[in-house]
Amino acid sequence: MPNPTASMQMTDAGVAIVTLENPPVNALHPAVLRSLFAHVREAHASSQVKAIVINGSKQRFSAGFDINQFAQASGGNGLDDTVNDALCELVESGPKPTVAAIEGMALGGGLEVAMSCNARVAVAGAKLGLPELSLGILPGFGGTQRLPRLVGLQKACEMMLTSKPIPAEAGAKLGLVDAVVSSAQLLDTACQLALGIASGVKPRNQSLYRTDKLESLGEAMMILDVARGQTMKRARHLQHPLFCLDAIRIGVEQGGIAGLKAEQEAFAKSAALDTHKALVHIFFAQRTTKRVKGITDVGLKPRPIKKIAVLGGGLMGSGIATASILAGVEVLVKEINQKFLDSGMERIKANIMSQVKKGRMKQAAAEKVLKLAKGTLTYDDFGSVDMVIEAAIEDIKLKQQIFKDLEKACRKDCILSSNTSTIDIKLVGGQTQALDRIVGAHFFSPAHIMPLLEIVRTDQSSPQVVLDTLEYGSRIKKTPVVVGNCTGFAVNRVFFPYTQSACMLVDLGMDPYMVDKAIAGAFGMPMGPFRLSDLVGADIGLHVGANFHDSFPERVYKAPIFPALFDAKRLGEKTGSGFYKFDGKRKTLPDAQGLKPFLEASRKAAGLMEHHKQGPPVKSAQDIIEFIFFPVVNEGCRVIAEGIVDKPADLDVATVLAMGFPPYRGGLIKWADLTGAAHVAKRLSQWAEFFKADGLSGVFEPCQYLKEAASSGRQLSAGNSSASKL
Ligand code: 3H9
Repeated sequence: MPNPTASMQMTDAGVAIVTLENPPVNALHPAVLRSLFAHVREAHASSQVKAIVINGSKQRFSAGFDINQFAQASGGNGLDDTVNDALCELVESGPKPTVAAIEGMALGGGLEVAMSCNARVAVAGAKLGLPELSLGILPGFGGTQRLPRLVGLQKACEMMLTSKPIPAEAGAKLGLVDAVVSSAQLLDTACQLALGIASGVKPRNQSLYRTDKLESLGEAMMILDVARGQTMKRARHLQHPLFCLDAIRIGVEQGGIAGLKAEQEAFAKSAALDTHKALVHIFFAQRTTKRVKGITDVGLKPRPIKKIAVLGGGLMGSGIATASILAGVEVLVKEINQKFLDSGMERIKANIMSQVKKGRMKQAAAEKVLKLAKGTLTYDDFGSVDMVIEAAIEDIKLKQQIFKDLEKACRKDCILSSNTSTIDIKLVGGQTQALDRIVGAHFFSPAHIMPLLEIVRTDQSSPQVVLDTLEYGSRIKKTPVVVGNCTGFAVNRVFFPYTQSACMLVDLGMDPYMVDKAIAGAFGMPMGPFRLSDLVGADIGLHVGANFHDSFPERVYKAPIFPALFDAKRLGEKTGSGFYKFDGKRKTLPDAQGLKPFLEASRKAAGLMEHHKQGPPVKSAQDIIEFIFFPVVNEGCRVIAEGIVDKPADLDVATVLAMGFPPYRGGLIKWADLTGAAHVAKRLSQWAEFFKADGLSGVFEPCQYLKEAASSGRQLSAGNSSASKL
C-alpha cells in the first residue's frame, strides 16, 4: 500500500492541482494533511501559480480524518498544532484562490477542507456531510462554523446532528456546492472557476467570514434552543452533541474565530469521552465481521448467489425474500398450500410497497423488484437455485424431512441453510449426506429491516459455503457475523441471562417496571427485559428457556412467573397483556394491578425471599444495570472462550445490531472492558455468594475467561486465540 500523501501537478494555465492520496477513501492521515499543507504553502508562494484546485485520488475526494488515528492519539487528533490551526486558514485566506473538486464523497474533515476552499464543484451524486457525531466527536476542522455560514443554521444543525450526508445536487440548492457536473467535466470546471476567481471575474468567498446565510441572532438562538431540546430528548445519554451545539452557539454570538476556538475545546472534551472510544470501536468492528479466519484468508473466491429459494412465506420467510429481491436476487417462495402462499406473497408485496410509501423507492422500481419473487408449491424449480433458506416452523422432524427433500431437489453445489433460532444445525441436516453445504442463516425479525445475519457454521460446513453465505449476506445489505453451532448461537445465547436476572430481582420483591426503567431509561436499551419478553411472547420465552435449561442447567433460573403467565394466556403483545397491557395501537401501559397476583405467586413459588428478607442485593439503577448485564457479559466471555465467535468484536456488533445494545457503549464486550473486567468479576462473585443458599451460585459464577482477564488485567476484547469452534 502506498504511503498516505498529497501530490501536486501544474496545469499550463497556472493552476496547481493538489490531490489527496490515501486510497480507498483518501482518509486524512496526518501525513496527508502535512503534505497538503506543504503543497498549498508552496503553491501560494510560487509565482507560476494563479490558483489552486484540491481533489482526491481514485474518484473520491475524502472520507475525512483518518479514524485509525483517534485510537492512537489520546484525546485530540494527534496532529501538530501548525497543521491543526493553520491549514484551513491557509486554504481559505492565502494569497491564491482555492476550489475543491469533489467526487464520490467529502465527509467530515474532507468536507471541512472543501468548505475552507473559496468554491466547490461536485460530481452529481457525490455525498457531502459532517458525520463526526456518529463517532462521538464533533467537526474539528472548522465545520461547526463554516457549514452554518454556507447553508444556514437550521440545515447545518440538521446535517451535523443526524450525521446524514446529502447529495451534491441538494448541496447546490443549499449553497454548499457552486456547480454540479459530470465526472469528466470536474477538473476542467474546477480549474476554470479557480482561474475566474483569480482574475476577479468571480467572487472569492471565504465561508468563515460570511454572514449572509446565517439567520438573525434571535432566530438563530431559537433554532439552537429547539435543537438542544430535541437532542436532550433523542440522545439523552450523550454529551458530545451538546458540546457541538455549544461551539456553534459561540460562533453565532461572537463570530467565526471565537467559534473555532470553542470548537477546538469542545472537540478535545468529546475525544476524551468513552463514547468516542466506543463508537470508533463499533465503526471498525462492523467492517471486520466479514473477515473470518480460515474462510476469507485462505484464497477462496465467493461464488455469486443469483437465485435463492425460501421455504415458508410466514413473517420470517417473507422478510428474507423481501431483503433478497431488494438486492436484485431472484427468489422462489415455497409454501405448503395456496392459501399460505398467497398470504406470503402479499406480505412481500406489502413490505416493498411500504418502501414506496416512505419515499425510499419509486412505484416503477417496486414493480420491477416484485417480479423477482415467484411463488411455488413444489420443488420442481429447485434445480435452478444457488441457495435455499428454510424458514419453516421450529419442528425438528419437519425440518429434517425438508432437508432430505432438498437434498434430492437441489443441485449438488446448492447451499442448504436453515433460519432456525433454536435447533442444532447438525440435527437439522443430520439425515442427509450434505452436511458440508449446510449452514444456519439466522435472521432477526423483521428480517427485511433488522441488519444482522448470524451465519452458523458447523464443524462440517465447508469454508466455501460459509464464504458464499457471507457474500450473500453483504449483498442483501446485512452485516453478517459467522458463529459456531451451539444452543442459541451467539446472540440469543449471550442474552438468555438478560430476562433471567430480571426475574430473580422480581422474585426478590423488586418492581418489574423499575427494572425496565433502569435498563431502557438509564442504560439506553430499546426495551427492558420485561417489555422485551412481552414482544417475544411468554410461549416462546418458555420454549427457549427450556432449551437453555437442557444445555446449561447449572446456570439457568427457572422463573415461576412464565408458566403462570402462559397458563393465563398473558403471552404479551399478541394476547393484549403480559407484564404490560397493550391497547392494540402499539401503546404499552404498565399493569400493576393485573400483574400483582402473578408476581405474588411467583415470589411464593421461587422462595428466594425466605433466604433474603432484606430483598434484592441491588437497589440503584446502576446496580440493576450491573445485575442484569454482568451475567450477559459472563456468557459472552464463555462464547469467546469456546470460539463460538471469530473475534470478540463480532459479539459487540451482533449485540448492537440484533439486541439494540447502545452503540455508544461499544457493544457488550467493549462496554465490559470500559467498565473493567475486575469489577465485573468481583460483582458476579459477590452475587454467586449471595445466592449460595438458594443453590443458584452457578447463575453468577464468573467463568474462567473472565476470571483470567480480571486477575491479569488483560482486555476481554483481546480474545482467545487458542479456541475455535468455527
Ligand atoms: C473527522 O473527519 C474529524 C474531523 O472533523 C476533524 C479531525 C481533527 N478513516 O465503509 P467502507 C475505511 S472524523 C479511516 O467499507 P463504503 C474503512 O474502514 C471522520 N478509514 O466502504 C474501510 O477499510 P477496510 C469523519 C476509513 O464504500 C475502507 O475505508 N468521517 C475512513 O461502504 C472502505 O470503507 C466519517 O465518519 C476514515 N475516515 O463506505 C466517514 N472511512 O477496507 C466514515 C472509511 O480496511 N466512513 N475508512 O475495511 C464512512 O462513512 C464510509 O466508510 C464511506 C465508504 C461512506 C466513506
